[in-house]
Amino acid sequence: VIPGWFSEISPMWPGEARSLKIDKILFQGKSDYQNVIVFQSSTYGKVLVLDGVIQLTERDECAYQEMITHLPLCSIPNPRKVLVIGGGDGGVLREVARHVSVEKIDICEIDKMVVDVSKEYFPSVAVGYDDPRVTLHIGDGVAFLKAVPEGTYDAVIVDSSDPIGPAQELFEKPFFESVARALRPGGVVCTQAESIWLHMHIIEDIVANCRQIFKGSVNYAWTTVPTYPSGVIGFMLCSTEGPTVDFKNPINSIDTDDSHVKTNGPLKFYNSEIHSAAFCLPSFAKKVIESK
Ligand code: AAT
Repeated sequence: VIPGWFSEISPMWPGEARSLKIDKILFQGKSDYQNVIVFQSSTYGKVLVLDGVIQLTERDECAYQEMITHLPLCSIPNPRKVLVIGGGDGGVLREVARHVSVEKIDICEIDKMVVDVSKEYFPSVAVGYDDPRVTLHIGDGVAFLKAVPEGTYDAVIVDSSDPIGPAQELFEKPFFESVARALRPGGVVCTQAESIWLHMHIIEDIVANCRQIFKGSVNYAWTTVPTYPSGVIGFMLCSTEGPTVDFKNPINSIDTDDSHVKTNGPLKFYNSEIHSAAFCLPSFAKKVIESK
């Protein structure tokens, strides 16, 4: 460990650790679930770290939050009810709120400290909470979903941390079963699904489970996020039986009504070309994912 630098060390990516130079530590706390740190980095703006793992930086959060949100929401016509699991920083809420068809946004985040810290240190991310359509539930996403009446949501977005710690169950089969139950026919889910460079074994399991559970489409997409391990992160996109969803060809453009830009700022990363491109996989990943 180099003094004055943050290094992201974890058994989930043994033998490597991304480092960022620390200008100043702004917050350090311990919640009921995890250690929470916010620091000012010298090149990526402020950084949010949970249990030693980077959750977001001001400079590249757009890539992750825009993709995990618009990949599912731009793939269906007129999403109305949306559930976010995790994502306590509010960035996914900010992105969901750009969709004028949306009437209700529920969010279930386990850790209130993440919400409070984000509101204090990341106002351009936590701006998502200002939207009147948002209802915040503090609790475990697994328990929350079990209690959701069947067929409630058009879309569920699982913005979860890695499967070591409170998010472990969010990567397991029973959780995906309750997501499928909570969706209407032809509804969509998008989950944080790790890196093709580091976690093909985790991805294989998720894909195998999802192919059993989701009778509509099942696809893997990915994007670049420089401060996430290996610099890339993927998403599992699935739809339930019902109206067909063609994830690779978005039908619901958000560019047509740009009233959201005034409150939530311009889109920095997402566009419809990058949407389709996100489903093109390197051969080694394609082989594994398509064989499941
Ligand atoms: N949008 C920033 C990126 C994240 S945040 C993940 C969030 O999931 C955290 O706020 C964490 O507290 C919350 N969380 C974890 N487990 C649960 C649970 N069981 N129920 C509800 N919320 C939960 C993801 C960063 C990905 C990092 C990649 N290395």
